[in-house]
Amino acid sequence: MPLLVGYYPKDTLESLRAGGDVLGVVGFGGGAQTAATLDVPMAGGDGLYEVWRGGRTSAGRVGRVSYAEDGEWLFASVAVTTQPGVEEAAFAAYTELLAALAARGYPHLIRVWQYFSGINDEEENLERYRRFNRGRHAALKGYLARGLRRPAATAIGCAGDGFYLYALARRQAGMPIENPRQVPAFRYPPDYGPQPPDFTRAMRVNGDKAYLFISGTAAIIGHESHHAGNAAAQFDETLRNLEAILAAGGLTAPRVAAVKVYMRPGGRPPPLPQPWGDAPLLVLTSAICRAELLIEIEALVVGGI
Ligand code: 3EB
Repeated sequence: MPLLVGYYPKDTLESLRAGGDVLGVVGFGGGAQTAATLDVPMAGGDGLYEVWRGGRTSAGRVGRVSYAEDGEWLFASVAVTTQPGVEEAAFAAYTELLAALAARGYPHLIRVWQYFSGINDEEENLERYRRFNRGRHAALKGYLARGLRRPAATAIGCAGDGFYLYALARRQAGMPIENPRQVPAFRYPPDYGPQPPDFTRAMRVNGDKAYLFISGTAAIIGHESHHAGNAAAQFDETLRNLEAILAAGGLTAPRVAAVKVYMRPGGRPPPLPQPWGDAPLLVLTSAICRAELLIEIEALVVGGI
């Protein structure tokens, strides 16, 4: 069954939903009364909604997790408070997510997005991004112990004070893909916090086509940030990382299906070169998980097996 993603204005959502194949809708304005499955309070985005579509879907809830599934893909979302802290929030969100995936029979995480406020702020002497990593890992311990694979991921700042997570999962495992230019994030040395981040640089899924979910990607070589303070150089370095991940994915005739660019306030991305430039694009304004990073880019690429 095909998996489709696109960025659409609000007035098209009703007719999209009428098609019966919508897995999830994510809004980035954060306004009340929106038609989204999940609303992330974030600047930028031009009022567009991220819409995931699959086959004929059925939807429901498990605890606080909303889901829709089509027999092959499951889209899940959950928003929790970051009180008393972001570590507890990440633990709660991931624990409830995994419970929902188990209940519905889609145990394999493929792609996870997570957004929370104050990502570079200290919380009890540890940066909130680093606390998030501890909560995520605590919740994923059993999953990893069973040999299941870390998903591709994005972890980015947002406004408000919630912890917002959405994910795609499948009945079958995906293939983790790493970037030869970068140390796997789950092997980062302790310089970046007591718990390395549990994500993989990309996940490949062989379904009706091959799908390559590329994680949030920044100007990191090895495990170190490059070009601190220079947005243009970070942009170019990020593109080199994206190229390397795309090559590692091994898709035949790859077509970039969607791109999201995250930039700190005040930044505007230059036009994306090919093969990224033709894809639908969503530009969002947000903090990145290392204080010196100014830009992060994620993508979905579809190709032949
Ligand atoms: C990096 O490469 C940049 O913690 O889930 C990118 C994508 C980043 C996902 C995560 C973090 C995450 O380390 C930060």
